[in-house]
Amino acid sequence: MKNQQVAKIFNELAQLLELQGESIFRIRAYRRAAQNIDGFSKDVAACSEEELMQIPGIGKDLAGKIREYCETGRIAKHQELIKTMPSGVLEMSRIPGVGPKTAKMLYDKANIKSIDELEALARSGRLAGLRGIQKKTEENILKGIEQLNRGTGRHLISRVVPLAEDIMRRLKEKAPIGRIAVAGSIRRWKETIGDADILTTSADPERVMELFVQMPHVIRILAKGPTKSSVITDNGIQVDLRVVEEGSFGAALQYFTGSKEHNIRLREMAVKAGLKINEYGVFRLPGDGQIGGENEEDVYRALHLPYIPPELREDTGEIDAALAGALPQLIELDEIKGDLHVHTKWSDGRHDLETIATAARKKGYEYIAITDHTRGLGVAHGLDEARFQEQAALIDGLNRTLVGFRLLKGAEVDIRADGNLDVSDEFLAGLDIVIASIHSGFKQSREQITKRILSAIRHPAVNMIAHPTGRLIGERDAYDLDLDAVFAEAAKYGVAMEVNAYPERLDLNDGNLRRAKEFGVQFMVNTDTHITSHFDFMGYGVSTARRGWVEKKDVLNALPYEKFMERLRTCRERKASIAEATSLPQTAPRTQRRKIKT
Ligand code: DGT
Ligand code: CA
Ligand code: CA
Ligand code: ZN
Repeated sequence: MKNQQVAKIFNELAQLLELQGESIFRIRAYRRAAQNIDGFSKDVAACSEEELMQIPGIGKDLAGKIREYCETGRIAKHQELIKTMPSGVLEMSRIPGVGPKTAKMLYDKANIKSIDELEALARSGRLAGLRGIQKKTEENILKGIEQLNRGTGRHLISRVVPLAEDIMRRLKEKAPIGRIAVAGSIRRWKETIGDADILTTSADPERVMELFVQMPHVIRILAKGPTKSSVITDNGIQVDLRVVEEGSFGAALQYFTGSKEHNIRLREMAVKAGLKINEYGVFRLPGDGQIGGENEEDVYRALHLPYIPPELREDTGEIDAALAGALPQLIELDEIKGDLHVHTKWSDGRHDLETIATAARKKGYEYIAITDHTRGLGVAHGLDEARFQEQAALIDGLNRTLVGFRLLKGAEVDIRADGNLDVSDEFLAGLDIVIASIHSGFKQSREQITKRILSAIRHPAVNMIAHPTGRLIGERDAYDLDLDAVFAEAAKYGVAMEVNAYPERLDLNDGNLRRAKEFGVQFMVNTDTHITSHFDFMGYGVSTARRGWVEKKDVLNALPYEKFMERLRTCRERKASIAEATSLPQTAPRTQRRKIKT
């Protein structure tokens, strides 16, 4: 996809125009176009000019520029502007609190052409006083540079993984690379990432370093050495790259994958066993003879441990489990057989049923559930029962033509503030699968919200609670909820809890999942797809599940179609039998349904 590169150039154009003091409208037009191109699901290089003009904010002029870039690899206007301004000035304008006006002033009046020059002057205290620059400005500039050098805090993993992959792909294309892998929190699949760590082996480390710091995403080089460099990319993410020896790659990968706490425990064990383990290898003391380090397994083997998957390496019991031979058999991405939370253009999704079905089949799934919103969710164009019936007829039609693949009729029902669902029980009973979730009233008390979810769990037709805690990473905390009460009830009724794979959600999270497992809760890992590319989020959901020690046997959508459908029916039958048992007099005979397997 060329989208990201085009967006980057448009953003740069906006900045350059800003430096030139151009009209705010033209600047905004480029920014808006950049944003929409970046978020556009189709590759702009594969679009005609007419198609490009369908993207909001793209007129004939910008469509022409996109075509120009796709055909020639450059945009003349951009080249022309870049010539008038040293690239360092553009860099300076990205220092938080500096901005284009100050950057231009620093260049025009003091001939400062790069962040390094600026930093050196400011540190020596010689910037203040220069052509009317205040002491205060000097201090702010230094603060801004420090902030830029730190990166901009933690980032959603979905923003970092594609960047790391892109960097690795570029390196492999242009340098003699042996082995290469991500390490650190990316490899452990934490939901947010501080900085990206990449490890590689190479016959030409210097060339690797040179290529790395010159990549187009790089806006700032923090350090460049013969085997280690750090940069900041244009989305504010720090990336560390290290080149290590072939014979040390495994040991380095283990060391830099962390977590720090996990590694400290391993090193303590090593010392007790008369070994030394560091990023260079495994050594026997005394004498320091190397006995391993080429592969990561060497480290664990030396300690008589089975291999511990990176997602578990947080020193939260994984080492004891490994010692006891009790590590979980973690769920794998390719074991997922279906996705039970998918939206279409019938509510707030982008595509029709056929497009969604085709994309899901390409993922190799046996089944997916169409779960558009119910009418209560006006903002998401929720459907009423008549519209659901219309959709059901189309699904039936499609299912007749599909071989080895099934579309389930479902709905994502809104749990109202009073705990009732916003569609009738009779209607819901007719659906293959019902998922329920909260979309409003987040500020209610712990008791109220817990009660709402408990009543949804007990509802005769509900099979799953979607994004059970409602958190949006970095935006909105989970609502106040008695999760233990929810897990106990879900386990009792056989209602699944979702692992929502949408990167802003990852809900339930790793800690919640481990707790839920203790209650015997079953899970479904779903993407909450609104655009076909969202199907790719499944990996984030599965990795979150793995961080929560979730195994294949805990995941309902790891079941093949027939078995999965059986479990949905079992859930409803169990609810019916519990309801019946509680409504009958104590002496009543047990019903047939009691025999149902759990
Ligand atoms: P992040 O970047 O904050 O998301 O988290 P990590 O885990 O990627 O942390 P980072 O980038 O500082 O370091 C990468 C790995 O290197 C870390 O997981 C373990 C290892 N490491 C770093 N510093 C130390 C240390 O002082 N002691 C030990 N044992 N390991 C360390
Ligand atoms: Ca890191
Ligand atoms: Ca790092
Ligand atoms: Zn949804």
